Amino acid sequence: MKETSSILQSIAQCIERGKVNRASPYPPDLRDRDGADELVRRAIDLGIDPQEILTDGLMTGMKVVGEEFRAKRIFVPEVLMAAKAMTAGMEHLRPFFASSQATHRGVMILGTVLGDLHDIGKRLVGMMVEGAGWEVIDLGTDVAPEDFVAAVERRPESVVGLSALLTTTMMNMKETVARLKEAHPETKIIIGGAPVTVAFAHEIGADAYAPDPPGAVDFLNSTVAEI
Ligand code: B1M
Repeated sequence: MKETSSILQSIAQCIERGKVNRASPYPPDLRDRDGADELVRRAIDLGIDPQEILTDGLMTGMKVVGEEFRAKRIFVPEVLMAAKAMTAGMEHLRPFFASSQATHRGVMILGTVLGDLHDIGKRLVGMMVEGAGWEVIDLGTDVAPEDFVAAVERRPESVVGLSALLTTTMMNMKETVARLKEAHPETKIIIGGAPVTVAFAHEIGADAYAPDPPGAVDFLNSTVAEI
């Protein structure tokens, strides 16, 4: 129990300090110490629940990074290192969120909207949606409305998921939803991301808003008939 909370705390600290792995020379005072990469692996080997590692380790650390950034006590380079550490840790969790289903329940086209480079939350959504048995086509970040439309043209059966982390770029969701609904009125669209709300989803004509990955999974599952 004590070991669990201490390793989760160390993982959170690695995210806060941007300590990716033992080989990383950054930050200089943590040189030759384990990073998020090794500690998440060790937490898994100790049998700690992957969801707990994600929530109480990785996401707890990233929450602090957000607060420090908002307070201008750290800046973009430090946040980038934190994101790198988060990514290194998340990779070890991917297999635990993977699905054992042989056939997919459906397809989700996922992307962060135009102008927005944040991808950690979107990738978590993708991981958990995949784990729930869906095929995920991740278009990446900074995705233009026409690229979402082209992706739906290639896979018209898809549900589209849009992510935005900035109050400025969430406005690009409106354009993306409008372009998608114009070209493919039947396509279901779900939106999410820290500044997004259910009221905003209604306002721009999206079909749903999800606050988190399980919310996205619930919506996706509600779009397919149960067998
Ligand atoms: Co930026 N950033 N950032 N940043 N960044 C925020 C978002 C900010 C809140 C920080 C702050 O001020 N406290 C602030 C936005 C303010 C605002 O608009 N209200 C901000 C800013 C201002 C900026 C820049 C403008 C800074 C600058 O350059 N001066 C710049 C913009 C760059 C751009 O996009 N054009 C910028 C850049 C960056 C980095 C590149 C350095 C880096 C991103 C690296 C990367 O993603 N690869 C970064 C980071 C890491 C953050 C914070 C610290 C962490 C974001 C994150 O990964 N959170 C963030 C502060 C914060 O959120 N605490 C901040 C963890 C992640 C698991 O949560 O992404 O919210 P989240 O995803 C959640 C839910 O939102 C939801 O599920 C996820 C899991 O629970 N969700 C969905 C997300 N998408 C969904 C889709 C769905 C459903 C649910 O359905 C489809």
